[in-house]
Amino acid sequence: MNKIRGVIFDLDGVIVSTDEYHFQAWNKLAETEGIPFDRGDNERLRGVSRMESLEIILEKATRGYSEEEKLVMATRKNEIYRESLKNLTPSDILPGVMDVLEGFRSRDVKMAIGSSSKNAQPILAAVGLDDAFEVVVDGTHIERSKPDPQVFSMAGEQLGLSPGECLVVEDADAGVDAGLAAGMPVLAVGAATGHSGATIKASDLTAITLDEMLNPACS
Ligand code: B16
Ligand code: MG
Repeated sequence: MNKIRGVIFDLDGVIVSTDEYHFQAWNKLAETEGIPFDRGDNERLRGVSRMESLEIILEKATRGYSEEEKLVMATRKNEIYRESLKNLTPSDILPGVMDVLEGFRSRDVKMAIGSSSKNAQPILAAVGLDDAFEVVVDGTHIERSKPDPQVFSMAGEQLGLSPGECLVVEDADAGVDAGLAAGMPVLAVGAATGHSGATIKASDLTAITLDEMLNPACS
């Protein structure tokens, strides 16, 4: 009997490679403002809301910014990001994802998205996965962003499962913290594999079996 009856996937960096588009958009904005920003800084933005990401970038700014200026900057970044999303196709789905979704579907494992992004619905539509998940909880539904557990707790409740029956799949340290805080085991992939608290780890979804995911305590 599998321990896990539902899997809650993060979106950006787990299902689809939009993390690179986020980086490019923040990089453009930072350049315009003359604020130092590199891929190392970008790692801290994974899974974090848009406004919180901006605050992290502004740590390296040489002047203060008013709340109004911050709103303008966040809006500008989102415009740049939304422009790049126009190029999104099913080829942006990350390796192993389609096989994992198909495998869970055939085993009647429930599936949800738990994302901080307010752009999750258009992204899912652009890559042809708008019908792939029973539940989608995203940045438009939550008040508190990862590492707060709200997004995963809501997704688990909407799936009708207890926290211990859900597995979270995350690429961000903040997301791993959020899943653990929700009382759920967490599979860390990609950039999050350095997180010492993750329940299980895999470089990506080609590097782990369905059985390992469904029985995370045994692997
Ligand atoms: P948006 P996830 C997160 O998505 C991204 O990892 C993070 O970089 C971004 O700032 C956040 O969504 C908000 O995105 O600006 O589109 O609302 O990883 O939680 O799926
Ligand atoms: Mg992510």
